[in-house]
Amino acid sequence: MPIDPNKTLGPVQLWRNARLATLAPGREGLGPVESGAVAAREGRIVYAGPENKLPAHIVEASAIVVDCDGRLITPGLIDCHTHLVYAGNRANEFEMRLAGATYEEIARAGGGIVSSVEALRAESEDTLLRETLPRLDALLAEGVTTIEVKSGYGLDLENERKSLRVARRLGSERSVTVQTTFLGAHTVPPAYRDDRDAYIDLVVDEMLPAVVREGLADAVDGFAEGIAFTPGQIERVFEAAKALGLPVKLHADQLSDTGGAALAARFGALSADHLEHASESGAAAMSVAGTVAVMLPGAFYFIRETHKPPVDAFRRHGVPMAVATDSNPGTSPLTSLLLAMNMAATLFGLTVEECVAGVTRHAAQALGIGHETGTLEVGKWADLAIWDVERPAELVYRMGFNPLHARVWRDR
Ligand code: DI6
Ligand code: FE
Repeated sequence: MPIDPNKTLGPVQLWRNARLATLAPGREGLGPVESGAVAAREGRIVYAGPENKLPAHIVEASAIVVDCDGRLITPGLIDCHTHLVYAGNRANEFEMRLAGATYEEIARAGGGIVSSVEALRAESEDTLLRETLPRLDALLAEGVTTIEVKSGYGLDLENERKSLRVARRLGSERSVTVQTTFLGAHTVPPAYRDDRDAYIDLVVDEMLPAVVREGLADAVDGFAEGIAFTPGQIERVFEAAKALGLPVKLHADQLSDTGGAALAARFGALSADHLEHASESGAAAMSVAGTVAVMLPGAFYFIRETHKPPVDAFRRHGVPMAVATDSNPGTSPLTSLLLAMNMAATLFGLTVEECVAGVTRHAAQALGIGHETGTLEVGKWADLAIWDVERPAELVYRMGFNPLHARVWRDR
């Protein structure tokens, strides 16, 4: 419930003497405020705006006042596409690719996602959690306050459940909001290699209803690709998700144009992700459906993709763009959202404003939680990132340097 800004019964925490990038919609650029302040109460923002307009009753109710010394405050960052929960790594496949093999060749030879499936199945839930936490910590150290985590390395009910439970546990181990996504249709497990439809039956009839019943999934994702599932198979998963009341997302047109963008749009997907090979008509359909285009330049870079996503088409059609790490062992072993922003700018030509909106307002929209986070506005979670930078461009420009001064999650 949003807090009534006029009610100041509880203690207020106040950050003063700051520059704000509010990302509030309808404002120019990043919604800047030169001499700004943010106030929060019970984990929600009760004021974000010019310091000289701070209501007296908020100042009076302030129990903690932080002088930001002119630093920049942005909304806490949101990594809206990760496969953070996995076992082991695939450095061996990286070496094979350096020697000339392609990602698809390795996948078709039984490596790729399937090798991560074997590793994850062999691990206990506690070990998996222990292995995942350092990756989460790397993201949090750069100001991330919300993260999406997908399953998809279990590929049977027990192990998909295990992955999603670990994802949920990340949110109790650390001060971070975790949104979970069931990605049972990530690839075909070896036992179903010759009958992909039978695996989709299992996803639709057993796995999905069980994870929904147990409250383990906030959304449903799939991988539409030659090495994974056909659009028709993904449609079955999406229909089942919709029937259970869950929003959908799609790994779309990453390695080839399978009409994934349009498919996602047809189901009113929250987002279509990757999109390197998406078509103009796919972009147009996404615009009508309000589907966010999630750019994953880490995967583009790491598998040396050369076909860029149609950024100009997204701009022309007014499709909001988000930027995420796609953190995963096979195509994007990346745990820096700042570096993902840099790559989105250098590799895909996004502007600084597009990059910053891509890890805040638009990332929240890609998770269906735009009403809770992603901007500095009254009523939203008090998730802040406070930066030691002169200008927002520095968040995008540097490579391998972390200018975070402080991170606030729901005013803690
Ligand atoms: N696309 C990707 O880039 C990741 N999953 C997907 O559907 C790759 C996952 C992996 O190779 O482990
Ligand atoms: Fe992915």
